[in-house]
Amino acid sequence: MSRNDEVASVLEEFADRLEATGVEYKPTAYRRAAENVRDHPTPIETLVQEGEEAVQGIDRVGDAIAAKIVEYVQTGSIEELEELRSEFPVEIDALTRVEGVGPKTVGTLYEELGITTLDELAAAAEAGEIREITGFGETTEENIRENVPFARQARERERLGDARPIADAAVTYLADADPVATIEVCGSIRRWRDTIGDVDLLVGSDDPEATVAGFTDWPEADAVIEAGTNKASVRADGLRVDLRVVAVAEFGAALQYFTGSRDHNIAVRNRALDRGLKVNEYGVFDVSDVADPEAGQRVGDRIAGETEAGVYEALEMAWIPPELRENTGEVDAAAADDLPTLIEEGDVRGDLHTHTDWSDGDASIEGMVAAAADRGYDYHAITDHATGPGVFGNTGLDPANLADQAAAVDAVRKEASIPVFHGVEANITADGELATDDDTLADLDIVVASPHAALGTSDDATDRLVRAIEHPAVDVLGHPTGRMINSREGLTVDFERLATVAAREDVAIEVNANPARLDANGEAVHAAIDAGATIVINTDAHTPGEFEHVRYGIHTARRGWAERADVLNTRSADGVRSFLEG
Ligand code: DGT
Ligand code: CA
Ligand code: CA
Ligand code: ZN
Repeated sequence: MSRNDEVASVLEEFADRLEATGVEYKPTAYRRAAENVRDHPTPIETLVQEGEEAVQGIDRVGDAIAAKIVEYVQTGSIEELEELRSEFPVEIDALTRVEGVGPKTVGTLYEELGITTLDELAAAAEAGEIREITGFGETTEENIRENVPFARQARERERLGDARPIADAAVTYLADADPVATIEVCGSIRRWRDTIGDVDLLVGSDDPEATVAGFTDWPEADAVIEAGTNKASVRADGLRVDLRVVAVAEFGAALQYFTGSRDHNIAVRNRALDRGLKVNEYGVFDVSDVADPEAGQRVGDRIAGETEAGVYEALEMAWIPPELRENTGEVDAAAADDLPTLIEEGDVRGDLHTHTDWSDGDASIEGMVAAAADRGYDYHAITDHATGPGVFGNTGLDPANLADQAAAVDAVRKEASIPVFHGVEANITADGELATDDDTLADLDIVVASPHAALGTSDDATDRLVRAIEHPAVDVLGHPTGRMINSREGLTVDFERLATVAAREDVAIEVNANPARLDANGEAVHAAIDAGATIVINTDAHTPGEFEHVRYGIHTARRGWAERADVLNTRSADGVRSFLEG
């Protein structure tokens, strides 16, 4: 969590607690301010150092809120918030995660029933106490009862970008340990879902006890949650990591089963049943001659299970890439041998949305270009922030700065080993206009247009984005919804309609590979490709190290059924140039 995210969360908590005590209007002001702090490109500490006036330069941050921000950054707490917390000792964050329970409801539940935690809320709902409160009733109580488990889960899901490195570290560790035969990640990590409940690892080994012992000794495990003869769970970096050890001969079936998703597995199992077969985590079994197929897990003739490909083959279908296993048509497509040939890691040939120290990046233009060339990229684009809503202070470039930067890019081009596109990340206003003038945009090689402000509404924002991509200078729609995983929902967008316009206007829709964003997500990519749009996978790197994030973008695009030809930056430099000029 960046410091801006942290301060924004504190302001949001303040807003919730004010609202819970019945204060009006002020909570909305705090929430708007929080949103702008979160989106602000300058680290909040820097602004605080510059003084309270610099903090007030953030949109919607007046002197009262600025004073609280300064107080928080300098002392680590806000006195008024601490008072609210002790007057009102409820876990407001957890409770308001229950669908239908807002801060006001939390206030009432505390006053009437003394509820402070999710457990107490669940117990009160079970005991029928909530329906007795004036204005609540049975339906409200039932909704609360049903939604508490979801709220617990929502709290527990981690971003893929936080979980994947832990899974990779565990796999590396186990792969080095004897006597491991085969190891794979499975579950949602293997499907590259954008959020992860827990990490699942599968090992095929003939000595499960040794594998389990090795796993529980993993130096990165902070605690052992449980350990048995063939499975164990540990906690590492706040995440639960589950290990299962299976016989080598059953590894493929177990891998298929534990990769999920649950809905995909159900569809696969139904296909098996139609063929007189039974598929489970132990194998594929022909049960056509068996009186009671449910008599045991390994009943019938075993026809597959050692490899995952064998499992699908036994069901007369093509092997399905894990990213597609969400039961959104992949089973039928595999049966008809009509699966897409997905884009792969290594297909991306250059990054078309990156920043430098001309705006809020860390590295120079030369530094970013050299790092791109070192990665083996065939071209690179510099797209620093323009001034505009959501970008404040001196971090955004105005037309004169962009002209200066054009000259600096020209100088770098003379030494660079790869072509460099010079562009900008322009800001889409609340009305769908671009905050940079047309003449300036027309001079640039590439224009990424992104929403950075007014991201809080739940109204359909498609018109706004359509208007932006109809601007003749726009080449790429950057992080279309503006979501921040686990902290901001982002805009509601009809991707099919957006993509239809994007296809017509020759605008590529970005999969922003920053693991906090993954925006557009897989579902949106799928809709966009079906509507004929071109996708572009960019890291939005602010440092050379962030080029590594590209894999999250590629796998997100795979979740959207993207083939190489669907993705702009799998093309050569000439191919990209002709798209940009078209
Ligand atoms: P997560 O951990 O919430 O991000 O999601 P998954 O998909 O990793 O789910 P997890 O860890 O509960 O279980 C791993 C896989 O095991 C899951 O994707 C499918 C399989 N699995 C678990 N329980 C069931 C079940 O009750 N039925 C079926 N068909 N498959 C299951
Ligand atoms: Ca899992
Ligand atoms: Ca699990
Ligand atoms: Zn950017």
